[in-house]
Amino acid sequence: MPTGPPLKMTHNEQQKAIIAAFKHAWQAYKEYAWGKDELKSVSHRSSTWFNLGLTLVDSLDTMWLMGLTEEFNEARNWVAHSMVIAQTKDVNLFETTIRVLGGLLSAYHLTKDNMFLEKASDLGDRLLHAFGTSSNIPFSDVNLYTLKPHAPKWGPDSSVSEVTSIQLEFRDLTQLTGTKKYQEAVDKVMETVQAQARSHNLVPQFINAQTGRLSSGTLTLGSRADSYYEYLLKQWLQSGKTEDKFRNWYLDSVQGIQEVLLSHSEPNKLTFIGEKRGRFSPKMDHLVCFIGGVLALGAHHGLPSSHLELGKELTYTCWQMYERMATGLSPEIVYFNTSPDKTDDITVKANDRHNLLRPETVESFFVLYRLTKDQRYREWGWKIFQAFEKYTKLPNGGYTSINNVQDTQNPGYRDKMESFFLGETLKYFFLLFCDDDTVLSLDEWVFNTEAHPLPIWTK
Ligand code: DMJ
Repeated sequence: MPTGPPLKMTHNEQQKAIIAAFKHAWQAYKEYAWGKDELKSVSHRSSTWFNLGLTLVDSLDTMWLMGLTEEFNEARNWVAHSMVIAQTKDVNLFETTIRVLGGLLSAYHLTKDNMFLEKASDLGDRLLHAFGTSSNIPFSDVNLYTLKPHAPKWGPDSSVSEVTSIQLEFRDLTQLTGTKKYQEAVDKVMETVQAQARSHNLVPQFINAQTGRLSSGTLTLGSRADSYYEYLLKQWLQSGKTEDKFRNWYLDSVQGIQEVLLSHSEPNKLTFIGEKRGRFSPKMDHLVCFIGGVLALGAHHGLPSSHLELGKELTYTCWQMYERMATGLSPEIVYFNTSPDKTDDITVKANDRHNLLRPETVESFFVLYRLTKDQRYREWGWKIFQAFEKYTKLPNGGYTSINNVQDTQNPGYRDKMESFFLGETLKYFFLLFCDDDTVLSLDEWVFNTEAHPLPIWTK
């Protein structure tokens, strides 16, 4: 695949519609929130989280992929001339790594524009100060100017997914710069977590950055644990399938998921992944829907074909989480019914009815479509895209997360357009309808957990 200026290719009707959606989102961001982290799409204001132009940096490679030259160049110039990294601002290590560092690294790989690598190295150097603990486990937050790290405001623990889903990016930075410190820091995290591996290699949600100890907590593939499992497989892939410890840890985890967390609903026997803290709970976050694509990707790279079948079953369940809602959009969390006397497989609690424009299901559709060419993934994807258009698109620009996927009359606008809607959701829609498998080939690239492609190492 050529690198350099934004990609030029012929677009089909669906891709044209997805590019139009991106432009609709981008135009509003540009008008009301330029250089800010996120657009408040209803009130036409902006919100600040890390003050790093989150949406702009998250969108760079999407614009490159869609061939949006003018928009890409404008954003590139903002990064080159207006982005301030050394500022007195506490940032979350994980979110900044996956969205900003990942976004800069992908932009560099796709364009070979050195400016992106310089920014990425500066940011990586500063983020590295979060690792200033004796335990090898980083604090969740670090100040980009004073370089002081600290635990989150709500307690002493870091999230397990957060400390174990920054590895692809820091390892890539070492590969690019030849400087070992980045990879060494994140490799030590993996060793520290694995040294405490419990049966089945399932991890709880929290780890103490002072002691380095995994705490008790819920076993889940949802919030605060999800991308731990994703990065086990993807670190093996990134290494060109040479660092087999990652494959082995991943295989143990998949077995653990099957033995401890997998179940089937009634009456339609939907396969789902629940949670366990003492007792099993049939609760599944939408976040879990990344796993179908990951399982399929592993099978494509030589892991058991049963993983592909499981990935398909779970992705069908995720589709049902959309199809069974009045708006055609999934809620944030569902509960599956496991007793034979009820009629509905899926229940949604009042507090869980929101949709944040998340990407995970479309991400799995993309991977499964690439690998199987089963047209159903495109049909389902197109229906979901249309539901986003109908219920989250704002006539005056931008998209918004909504409060209630079960209410077509009043879905309740939340006034927030997440950066991952442009960075991930629209990118995966676009790739789902891409007819050319050499574009970001799954044999040459590995996507970080924010959909930023990084190359698979060849040496
Ligand atoms: C994104 O920031 C990433 O995909 C992360 O892994 C999970 N949360 C959001 C999207 O849902």
